[in-house]
Amino acid sequence: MKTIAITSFVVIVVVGGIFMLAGSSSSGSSVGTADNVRVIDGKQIIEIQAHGGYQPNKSLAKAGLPTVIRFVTSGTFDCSASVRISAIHVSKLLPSTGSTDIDIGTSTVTTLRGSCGMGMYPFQVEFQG
Ligand SMILES: [Cu+2]
Repeated sequence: MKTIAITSFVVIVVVGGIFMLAGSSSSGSSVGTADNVRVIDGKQIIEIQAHGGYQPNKSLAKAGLPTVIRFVTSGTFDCSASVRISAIHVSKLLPSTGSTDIDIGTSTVTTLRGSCGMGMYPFQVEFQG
C-alpha cells in the first residue's frame, strides 16, 4: 500500500513537471510575431534580441513610418552579434552587451529580411499598411 502511494506521488510530480515545462516553453519562446514594436513621437522602434539568433525572428511593423531597429545584446558572443540586412546595405557588428539602433528610414519594402553575418540566423520585419 505504501509503494502505491509513493508511486502515485512520483507520477503526479513527473506529470506536473511535464505540464509546467510545456507551459513555460510555449509562453517563453517568442516564435512568430511578438509585442516588440512601439511608436514614440512618430518614430517606430522595433526591438530585437540578438543572442543565439534573433527574438522575435518575425516582427510586425507599420508601413510608412520612419523606423529604427534596436538590437539588444546580452552576453552575445555568437555570430548573431553580426547583423546583416543586405537590401539596405546594413552590415553591423553589435557589442556583446548593449543596445544598438539601426536607422532604416521609412521602409520601401513590405518584408525586410536580415540575418547574422553568416546567414544562418534569419529574421524579418513585415511592414503593413
Ligand atoms: Cu551566423
